[in-house]
Amino acid sequence: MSKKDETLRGVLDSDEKNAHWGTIGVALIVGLITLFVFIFVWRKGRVSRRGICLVGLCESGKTLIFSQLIYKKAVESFTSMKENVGVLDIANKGALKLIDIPGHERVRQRFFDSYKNTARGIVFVLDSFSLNKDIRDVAEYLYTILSDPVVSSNRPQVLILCNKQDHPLAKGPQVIQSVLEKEMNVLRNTQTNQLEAVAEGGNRKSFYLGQEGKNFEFADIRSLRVEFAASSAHTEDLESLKKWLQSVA
Ligand SMILES: Nc1nc2c(ncn2[C@@H]2O[C@H](COP(=O)(O)OP(=O)(O)O)[C@@H](O)[C@H]2O)c(=O)[nH]1
Ligand SMILES: [Mg+2]
Repeated sequence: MSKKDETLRGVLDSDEKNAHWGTIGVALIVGLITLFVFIFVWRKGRVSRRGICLVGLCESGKTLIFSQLIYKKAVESFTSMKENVGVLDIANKGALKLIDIPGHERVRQRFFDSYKNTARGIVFVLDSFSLNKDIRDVAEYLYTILSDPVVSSNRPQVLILCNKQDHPLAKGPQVIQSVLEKEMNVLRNTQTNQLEAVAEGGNRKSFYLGQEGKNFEFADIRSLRVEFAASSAHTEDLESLKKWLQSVA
């Protein structure tokens, strides 16, 4: 090989190297842009979700809670086959959109489906007095909501609100938590198929809630933070709900 050839080879090599680094550079830039776009969209999704869904069985007190938060008083003229939507101003944190989702079994899934994407938080309201009688229905509805794929991926904060504490025979939040955990455990073990049938459409995929190989506990749901609180809409005691809303907003 002559000296001239060697020089030429050297020039070609360095051209190849430059092209190589060029490709890596472009790939890096594209990768970074994709990452930034992803983070932007993800953050925007989280920041722009301002909905708080009030869910729970019929007669648990959702509409009374809704009207006390929005109108600061009880309003009787609500039909419970339609959702109620109102704006809640939270000091220093901006507005939240409160949605009272009707509890009737036939319509609740449809309403929840149309609002769950906007949910920053979910308040599951239950009647602390009639829980024993309704435990199966309450646990099924709660299970359906907590194992919803959109809920698992958006990770709204969840509050289980033990309402009607003014009733002399009402159970407290700690007792209710353990009663619910037992029932959710039974459901998880034996009723997965039935749950899927209850969900509208029938072929809805639900996630395994909690940890496999041990009894169900709310603390084991890795994607969700589930808290418990007590209230009495009847005596206008909604302090712990208001505190929770303040922290979520
Ligand atoms: N004692 C008592 N009754 C309540 C309480 N909250 C709601 N109620 C009553 O329970 C019934 C059902 O309430 P409502 O808000 O319509 O329930 P929803 O079906 O979940 O919207 C109404 O008669 C309410 O006055 C509460 O904290 N204590
Ligand atoms: Mg109602």
